[in-house]
Amino acid sequence: MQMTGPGIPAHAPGLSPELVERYRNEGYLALGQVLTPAEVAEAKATLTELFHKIVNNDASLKEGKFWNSTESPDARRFFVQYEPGYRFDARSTVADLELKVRKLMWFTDQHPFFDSLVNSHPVIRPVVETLLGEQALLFQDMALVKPPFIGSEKPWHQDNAYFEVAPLTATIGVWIALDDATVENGCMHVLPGQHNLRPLAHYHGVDCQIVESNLDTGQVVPVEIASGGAMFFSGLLPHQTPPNASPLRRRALQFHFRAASSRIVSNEEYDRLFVDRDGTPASCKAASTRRKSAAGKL
Ligand SMILES: O=C(O)CCC(=O)C(=O)O
Repeated sequence: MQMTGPGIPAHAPGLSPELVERYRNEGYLALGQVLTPAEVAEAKATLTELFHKIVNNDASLKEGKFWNSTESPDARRFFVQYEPGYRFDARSTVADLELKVRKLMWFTDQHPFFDSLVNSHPVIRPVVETLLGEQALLFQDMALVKPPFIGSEKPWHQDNAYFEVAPLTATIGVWIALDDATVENGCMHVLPGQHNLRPLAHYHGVDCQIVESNLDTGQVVPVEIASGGAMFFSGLLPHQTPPNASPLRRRALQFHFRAASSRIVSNEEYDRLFVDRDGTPASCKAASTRRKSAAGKL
C-alpha cells in the first residue's frame, strides 16, 4: 500500500492544531508512518521471539489451552489468547501455533524494543501527550494479531468499558498497524464523533460489547492503515474490527495511556461514572455482575 489510507496524513513532527481539532471532533486520528519500516520489522520479529520463548517455557501453552498466562520469572505476566476457532493438534509446531493466536498481552516490559516504543519513541508518546494535553501513563499493552482465515471479529465496544479510569476523557488508545490493515483482513472500524455521546451499555456476547439497540452504525468508517501507521483514539469511541477471512496476516500493537492526573477508581465509583443514558452501570464488570446475578450466582 503506498497511501497511508484514504485521507490519512503522514506523521509530521508536532501535530498541527487542525489535527488536534480533528481528534477532538471525531474521537480518533489516523496518522501514517508512525513507525519506520525497520521498526515494524523489529516489532514483528520481537513478537515472534517472545511467543516462541514463552511457549517453549510453558508446556500448558503447547497443550492447547485457549487462555494462558505464565508464572515463569522472566515472563511473569505474559498472556496469550488463541482464536476461538483454534483446536489443539499435537503435530503443531510453535510457528503453526503462532498463526492461531488472537492476542498477546503484557509484553512491553519483556523486551527493550517495546519499552523504547512506549517510553522514548519520537512519535508515539509526544502525539499521545499532545492529544491528552498532559503527561501520559501507560497502563495496558497488547498485540492483536488477527491471523489469516480464522481471525475473529472484535465486536463494537468502548475501551473505557474495560477500564476504571476517571475522568472518562483521560484515556487514549494507540493502535499501530504492523501489516497493511484493510477491510478484508480486519482493519479498525469507527463511529466518528460518537465518543461525545455517552457511555453505552455493554453486555457479554461474543465478547464484552455494546448492546446493539444502543448503536447506530449508519456512519461507520473503516480505517484502512498501511503498515507503520497508527490510529490514536478516545476511550469513549465505539469501534470494532471484522473477522479476517483473507489469507493475509493483520498484526497490530495496541497501547493504552491515561492522563497523569487521572485516577484508577473503585468498581463502585466507576458504576456511578460509566453509566448509560438511564443511569445503568455500563461497564464490562457491571455486565458480569448482572449476568451472575441473573444466574443466581451472587
Ligand atoms: O485489533 C483488533 O482486532 C481489535 C482491537 C480492539 O478494539 C481492542 O482490543 O479493544
